[in-house]
Parts: sequence; C-alpha cells; structure tokens
Amino acid sequence: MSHKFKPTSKHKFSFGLWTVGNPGGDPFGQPVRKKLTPVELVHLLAEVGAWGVNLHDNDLIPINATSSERQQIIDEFKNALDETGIVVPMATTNLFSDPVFKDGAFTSNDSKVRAYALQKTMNAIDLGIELGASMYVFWGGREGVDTDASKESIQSLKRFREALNYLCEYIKDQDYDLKFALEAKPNEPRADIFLPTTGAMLGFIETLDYPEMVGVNPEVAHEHMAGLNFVHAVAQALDAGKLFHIDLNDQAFGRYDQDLRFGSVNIKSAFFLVKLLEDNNYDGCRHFDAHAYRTEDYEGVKDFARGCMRTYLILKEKVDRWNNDSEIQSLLSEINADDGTMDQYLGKYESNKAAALKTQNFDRKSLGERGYGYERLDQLTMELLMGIR
Ligand code: GCO
Ligand code: MN
Ligand code: MN
Repeated sequence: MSHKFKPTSKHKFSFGLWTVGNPGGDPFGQPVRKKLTPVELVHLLAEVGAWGVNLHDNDLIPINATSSERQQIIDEFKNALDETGIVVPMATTNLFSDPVFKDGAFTSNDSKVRAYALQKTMNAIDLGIELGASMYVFWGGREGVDTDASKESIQSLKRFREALNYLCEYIKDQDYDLKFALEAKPNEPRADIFLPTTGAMLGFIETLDYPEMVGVNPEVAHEHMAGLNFVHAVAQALDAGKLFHIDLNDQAFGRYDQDLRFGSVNIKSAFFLVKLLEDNNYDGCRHFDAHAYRTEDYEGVKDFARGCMRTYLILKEKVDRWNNDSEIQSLLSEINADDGTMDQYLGKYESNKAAALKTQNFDRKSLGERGYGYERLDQLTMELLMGIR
C-alpha cells in the first residue's frame, strides 16, 4: 500500500471494539471468527494505523463482572492503550443486548428498567471519563416499538427527554468534560425506533434543558436505510453546529442493516460526504462503525479496517483534485455567475426592498430555458472518481 494514503493521528480515525471485534455471527449463522480480547483488539487497531478505539461499557467489562474483575480488565486495557498510543475518544452504553432491555431502556414501560438504564449509563459514563473519552454516544437501539399499541409516542419522547436531562445534570454535577451525541436509526432491532433520522434528532435536541451539551452522531447506513441523502443530513448537522461525531460505513438502499466498509457501495455519495467534512474543516472523530464480511478471518478484518481509512484518504485526495480541477471550477463559476443586479432585492428582508422587488419584471421564459450544465458537471465528477482526471 502506498505511503501517500497512510492514516495518521491527525485524521482521527477510530473504530469501535464491536466493529473489528465483530465475530461474524448473524441471525442465520454462528460466529465465524474467534472472539479477540479488548487488549488484542487495541493491538490490531495499532497495527493497521488507527488512532482511536471506542467502546460500549460491556465491550470491555462483562455485564456480570465483579468489581475486582472490573478493575483488572481496566488496568490491562489501559496498559494496552499506553503501549500502543491508541486513545479512547468516545464511549457509550450497551442498552440493547441484555434481555432486561427488550422493551427499550429510557423508554421502557417498566420504571425499574428505566431506573436501571440510568444507573448503568452513569456507571458507563464514569468508565468513559476514566479512559479519557470526551464524547458520549446515545444510540437508542431498542427505544422504539414493535406495535404502537405498546407505547404512547408522546410519552416515550418525554421519557427519553427526561433521561437525557437527568444525565446532562449528572455530567454537570460531576464536573465532567463530556458531550452527548445522539444517533438516529429508523429500525432494526425494533420495528420502529423513535426519532428515526438525524433531522428528527436535531429537532428534539432543542427541546432539552441543555441543548448546548448535545449534538448528533449521524451514520451513513442509518440514513440510507430510511432512503435519505446522508450528505444532506450531515450538512444540516454542521449548519446547526451539532456534528459532534460521525459513524462512517456503507449500505445499499432498501436492505437490512449492512455495516459495510466505508465507501464500498455508494462511491459518489461517499465522495460528497468527505468533501463536505473536509471543505468545512470538521475536526471531530472519523469513526468507522462497520464490520468485515462474514467470509473473513482476522487478516481480512485488517484489510477491512485499512480499507475504510484508505478509501477516506483517497476520497480526500479526490476532493482536492475536484476543488482544483480547472474545467470543473470554471463550469461551476459559469453555473453560479451573478452580475449583482439582484443584490438590491435579495438577502435580509426590508420593506422597501420587498416593494421594489414587487415591481421588477422578470423574463420568466428565458430563465426557464436556461441549461444548467449539470450533466457535464456530474460526468466530470464521475470521470475524476473513476480515475481518468
Ligand atoms: C447499530 C449502531 C451501533 C451504535 C453503537 C454506538 O446499528 O448497531 O450503529 O453500532 O453506533 O451502539 O452507540
Ligand atoms: Mn448502525
Ligand atoms: Mn452506529
């Protein structure tokens, strides 16, 4: 592999323990890879050149571990971090695997489950802080329904809001330097998950007590599962100053949750995503929430992880090329040509502006006849992506 696309710490490439550690089980078949320990996974990530490792509480510490087992696991894990230089930028809670969460966690109809979910999350936040995390992700995997008979949806939103407000207060109380990132997904494992898209999360955040502490963690696959344009979802988050974290992977539209290697399905949308992030100087983690094909052994898992980062860096180079391609850029200036005559009408509303605009005559017919040149622009983009520009 050429040196040119070598990941470095400045790229902030991270993987979850659950991603490279995914042993390849699926609803139809057994795991196909032996489970590696968190320490082994940290070494694997260091070997492929990653910068960070993210984790759910139970990726590191089994749900039934005793406190002395817990401490030993943490000590060994911290040693591996020190040895490799790998950091823990993000942590999260597993609120979906154990049967206790089969009806959700913060939105469960059982108040004991809701209280347990808060307790488990506070403990997992403490763990994240101990490991150095500054971002905390909330993915409400089971915060939803299989039938609307089961939960009243406004009440569910209230419960979810109450839990997040509670946990924001906890962060303030403990004086932790930690932000929350909410991750939307439309379905799987529930038939319907509440707040199914990044846009829905952005609206919800504004209803919280401390909206400044909370942003989003959009995931490619999740927006694609909803049939939406991921680039637009991320743009809205950036525009709102709410892109706190991002889950990169890939996903064919209309399929089950695939978690494929970044850029392996929709190359053009991956390109425009990287362009959006890089052009806007996104400086958060670039987290790959994906896993290797079930056909792979651990050499294949390393190929998968290297591939995610390499594709990102190749696309970043393509973005530079696109931004400096004289034909593309001159076409863009033609498309956006502006003689300034409309400045008197556009921009912020003023009543005299509006009055003047109402008297302006527009040649609607010729405006409607204009060609925008997007076929040529897109073909140039595709040729650049296909490697001949
Ligand atoms: C999924 C989700 C998860 C979350 C993870 C971190 O589809 O299973 O993407 O992988 O990102 O639980 O919160
Ligand atoms: Mn996912
Ligand atoms: Mn995710």
